[in-house]
Amino acid sequence: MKRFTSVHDVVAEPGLHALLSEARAYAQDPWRTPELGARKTVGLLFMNPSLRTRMSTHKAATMLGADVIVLNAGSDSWTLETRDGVIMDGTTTEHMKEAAAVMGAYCDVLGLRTFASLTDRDADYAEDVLEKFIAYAGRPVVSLESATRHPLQSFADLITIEQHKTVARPKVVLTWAPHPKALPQAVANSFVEWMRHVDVDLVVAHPKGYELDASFIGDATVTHDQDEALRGAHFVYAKNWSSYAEYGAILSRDMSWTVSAEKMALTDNAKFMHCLPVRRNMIVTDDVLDSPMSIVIPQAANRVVSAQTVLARLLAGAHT
Ligand code: SN0
Repeated sequence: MKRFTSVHDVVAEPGLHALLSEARAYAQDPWRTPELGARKTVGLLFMNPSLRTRMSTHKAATMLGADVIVLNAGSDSWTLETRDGVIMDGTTTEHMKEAAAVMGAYCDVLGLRTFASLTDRDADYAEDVLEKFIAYAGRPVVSLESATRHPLQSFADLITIEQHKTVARPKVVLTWAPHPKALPQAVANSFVEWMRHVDVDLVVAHPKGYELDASFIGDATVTHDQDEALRGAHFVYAKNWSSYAEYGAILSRDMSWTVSAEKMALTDNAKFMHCLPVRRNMIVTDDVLDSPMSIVIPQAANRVVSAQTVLARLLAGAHT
């Protein structure tokens, strides 16, 4: 594996089932391959805040025996320019071209976290920043969330669903929920994209105007009726995203979409999932999040399993 930026990077080779069985092995024994990353360095560049991705990826690399260097662009490194051909007379101090190439010279595998601009839809959906980083770095790259996807999260979500499912083909509902800020579509896009590759009954619920990009949603079932979606659900995955059509806009703050205990009562004993960080009593009420219905902590714990499985593959494919 030379890159991990979406489910498309794994479906052909090594295949989702192979990756899942490797994840099972790492979940059981995270120390099973302590030498795999020996004498190798994993460099993680964060252009946006992170808690889980930063800690879980660092821990995963450490358990594979690799060294880790974490860099926060703009605070402990230079502010990065990503546009081509600009006169750099403003606030950005170093171009991504040099920064990525230098990191590639120091590291065997690189990770990049970057959010959508939510202003330039074409650039965001072309994954402009991530693709430039990959091109300039010349090393295997793992996406630590990009403009349109969060594949390490989605893989952890899949692992979590596999661990907690009580029926062979669970009903999995992704529901939009209100949020005070405009957020990317990345987590929702990516979750749908991964779920479409496995055997689940996927339903996506959101208010009108929050349609995801057609290339992500594919033939998944979509409804504007949250209650109908929740009926019989085994997993309820809540997430806010801003509009794709009116790119980056907040079209609704409708608190009737907040996942509450009454909403969860419509389900078939469903487990509640969220990628975190979560805005309490906006996305989900305290009585759900603080109850045994919530599996957000085991879900976050699986970020280590997800990262370790992916890094093992990338490190094995990296040449020193
Ligand atoms: C990010 C997102 O893509 O929605 C990261 C999720 C892993 N979430 C946020 O930026 C939430 C920030 C907030 O203000 O609640």
